[in-house]
Amino acid sequence: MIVIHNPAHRLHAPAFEIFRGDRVACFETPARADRVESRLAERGHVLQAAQVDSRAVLPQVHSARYLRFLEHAWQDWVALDPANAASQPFPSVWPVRTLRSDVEPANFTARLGLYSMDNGCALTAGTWAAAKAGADAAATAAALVLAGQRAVFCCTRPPGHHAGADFMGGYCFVNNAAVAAQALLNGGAHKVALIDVDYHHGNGTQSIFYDRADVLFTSIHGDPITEYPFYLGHADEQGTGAGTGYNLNLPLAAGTSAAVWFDALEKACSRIAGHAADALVVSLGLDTFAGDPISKFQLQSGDFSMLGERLGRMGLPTIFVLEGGYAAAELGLNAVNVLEGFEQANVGVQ
Ligand code: SP5
Ligand code: ZN
Repeated sequence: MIVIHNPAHRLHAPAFEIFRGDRVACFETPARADRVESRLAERGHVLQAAQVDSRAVLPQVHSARYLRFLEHAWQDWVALDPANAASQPFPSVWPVRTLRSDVEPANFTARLGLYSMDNGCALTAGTWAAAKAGADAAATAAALVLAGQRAVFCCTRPPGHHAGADFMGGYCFVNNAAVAAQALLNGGAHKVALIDVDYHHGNGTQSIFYDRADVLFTSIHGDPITEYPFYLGHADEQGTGAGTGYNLNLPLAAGTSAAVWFDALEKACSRIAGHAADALVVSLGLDTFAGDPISKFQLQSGDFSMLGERLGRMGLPTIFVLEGGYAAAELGLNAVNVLEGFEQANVGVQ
């Protein structure tokens, strides 16, 4: 499969994240993408650099003020105190209900809170460069699919699906899957279907397209009643306005077996088939793996081949975007199983 990688991902390498108030080692590490890249190379898949600038697409999925903040956040942080160069900023105050989010505060930490859904997003000197290059990879994948490629995999990090129009969260800064979907539409696709198979609900992607009928969002994820991101991802969220009926959430209890997970996948595929999309974007989180350190589904490595095979049978031009998945040692195997399962299904389709 054609792979667009993002060598700039290594520029985003936070030293720690906050968990229950303590500093813990990051789950979302450069080793993740490195492992996937090396497995891809071992299996003979060719890695290419991004060639499309996502600058025109980014303001279509993110607000101008959020993009401005993200691009300059590190320099603003260090401008406060040169010693800040050695520490990671985290938000400590958020504009929850009754507080105003329309006025951008001058205070850096207050702005960081305004543009964050959690304190789970360690920001570093290279975060913007890495995230922007990931969006370029997504835009490049869209261009290749528009030019007739059957499928492209964006091997990138940081992930994107928790990032909304104007906020970061859950290790995500720029929503790569949303960039891919929007770039497909810009290039002539009339309808795009999105399927998010990450363990965590893709709240950012859902919210970006919630009032639109041109992008169908479907997601299979841990039930937010107990699982991150907690505040979105319930079954009754079906879209709003013109987007009513174009959002399908399939929350499953923590501990769900592969058999039950694949039943949900059938439901998502059936809804996608009804959308008559020109292309499919897959938010490919691999944290549904039984060995994932922060997630609670029971998929085994072989199940990822079945996932790829089922998506291949949709018969749609497809962009895969890497999202979560924290069992780094198995991440390469699991990712490549999806892609090769997809290619197997593809034999005879064209
Ligand atoms: C893209 C993605 O998968 N983001 C996930 C963000 C999850 N953030 C919450 C992390 C909670 C970590 N819990 C650690 C439990 C260790 N026993
Ligand atoms: Zn996840």
